[in-house]
Amino acid sequence: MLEAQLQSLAASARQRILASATPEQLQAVRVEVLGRKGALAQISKDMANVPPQDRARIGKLLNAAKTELEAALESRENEFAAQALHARLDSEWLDVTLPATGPRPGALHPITRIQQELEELFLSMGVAVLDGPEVESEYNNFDALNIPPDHPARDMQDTFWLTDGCCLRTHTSPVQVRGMAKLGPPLRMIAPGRVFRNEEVDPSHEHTFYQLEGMMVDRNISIAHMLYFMKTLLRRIFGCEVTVRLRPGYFPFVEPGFELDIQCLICGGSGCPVCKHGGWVELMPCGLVHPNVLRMGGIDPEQWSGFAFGLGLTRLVMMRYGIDDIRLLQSGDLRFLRQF
Ligand code: FA5
Repeated sequence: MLEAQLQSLAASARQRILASATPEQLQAVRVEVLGRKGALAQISKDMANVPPQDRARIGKLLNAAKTELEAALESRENEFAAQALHARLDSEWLDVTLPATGPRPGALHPITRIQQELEELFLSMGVAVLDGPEVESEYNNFDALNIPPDHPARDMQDTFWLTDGCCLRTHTSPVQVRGMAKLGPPLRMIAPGRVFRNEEVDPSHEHTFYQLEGMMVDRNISIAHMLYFMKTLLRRIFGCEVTVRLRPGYFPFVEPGFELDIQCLICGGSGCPVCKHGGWVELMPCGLVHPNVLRMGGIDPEQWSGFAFGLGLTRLVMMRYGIDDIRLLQSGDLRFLRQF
């Protein structure tokens, strides 16, 4: 009775093993037949009721069936594993004879490129290129530039103050202060660098942007020198004459002070979000260095005079390449950057 049951179970299990179409179906057969609570385990239990003279024989049959079914399961499992491997190899093949794509070279950021171009121009004119820290003392960023603590001009630039009384420099003008101390008169210097302002961003304003400061101090420096210098600079950058206008501007560290605007090259002057629909973009404020600034820099204003300017380098890059939103420049978007 138990023997017949065993034979029929083995036959049906054999068939199910061969017929299983997925590893999951096969696993189900394994559990049902060979599992701890499976059919063979049940037969093992029922052996207790087999007459003693038949027990050894049926026990042998039971073990043989177990071994045989184990082997059948394993062989079917191996078939599934081989099928899976082939499928993977088919889908993941690699044609090693294809030409390699090669390394993709990086490129300098457009701001860096223009900055380097300008540094070369100025170096060729005998001008020193200076660097200053992005974290500045309040004295260098404001006081030494004729902006004492209660001066309303401090509100012209929204400042990121640090806990130790220092600030993130709001402009590159503090490098003028460092330049006067380092070089003394006569001096010709530029200082490109990153500056920070705690202000709302829009298509032409960033909280972090680049300026390029310039300062010349010598005997009898006049506005004519300043204009010549700035025209040379713009011609070199744009490779052609561009339309600019000069209007009075107030900065405590220059007297007289001017705003130099460039006709918007994004819209040709007809008005767009970059020029706030006015047709002009503020690019390069400038002026003759205030006697107080020279004096605080250890230079006698009776003997020496100078001019200074603060070029908006990021805006200049926008004008040069026709970029209509300043935020693209620091977006890190490779689709934008790869165009340069
Ligand atoms: C200054 O920062 C003065 N230190 C410049 C100066 C130097 C004047 C020497 C006289 C003598 P202003 O805040 O206007 O000035 O900024 C200078 C230029 O930086 C602007 O003309 C503009 O081109 C650029 N700029 C100002 N704010 C931003 C901003 N948020 N985002 C991008 N560019 C800006």
